[in-house]
Amino acid sequence: MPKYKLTYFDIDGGRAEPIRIAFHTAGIDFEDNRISFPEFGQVRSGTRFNSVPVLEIDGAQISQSNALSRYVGKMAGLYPSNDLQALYCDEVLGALEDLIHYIVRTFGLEGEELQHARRQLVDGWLSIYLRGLEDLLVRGGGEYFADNRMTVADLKAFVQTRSLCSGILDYVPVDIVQRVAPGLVEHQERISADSRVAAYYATRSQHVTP
Ligand SMILES: N[C@@H](CCC(=O)N[C@@H](CS)C(=O)NCC(=O)O)C(=O)O
Repeated sequence: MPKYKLTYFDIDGGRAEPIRIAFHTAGIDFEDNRISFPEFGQVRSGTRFNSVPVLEIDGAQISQSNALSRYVGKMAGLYPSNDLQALYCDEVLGALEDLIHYIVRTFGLEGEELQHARRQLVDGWLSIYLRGLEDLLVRGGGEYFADNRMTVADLKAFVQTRSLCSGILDYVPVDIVQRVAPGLVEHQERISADSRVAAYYATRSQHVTP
């Protein structure tokens, strides 16, 4: 078995969280290298694209969270083997990555500028993507996005909607998902209750979910 080392922020969320849950589901040992935000300054210069997460496989560093989710997801039984279902899964992973980019654009702003940008986000891209994702959930049958079972697409969506409902983003109402795409709140509860996800969080006694 190769040696795996996953480097990401010390938060129970974000781009690495589906990868961590998939490793745990697969029963594969990995080094969960959690870095602080101050440490990131040093770590980023040692990464190919100045960003995390990165996964080292026997010392060779690989980036891109969706690619990593797919890779570990396949080992965990969390990725479809059927090509069309895999495409459905990938569409959701890509859409969520787009949404994260729109959210990240508002980071670092302050005061009225932040308020304005977040209101635009809520009325614009955030609503568009939440509605679109709910639509993709309906296409998948209403419970999961693809393959009629939990895949890494469900994990990434769950991590993102949980974060949106947590109130961590100023000027983003905590009920935004409920108002715009209530099916995604039910989905979040379904994934949170999945025995594999619950088993992972049982290993994290005091997890902080952003
Ligand atoms: N496409 C990359 C994006 C990675 C990315 O932007 N990660 C953020 C943290 S979640 C980062 O490291 N940003 C660099 C920075 O803020 O300087 C992926 O999906 O892994």
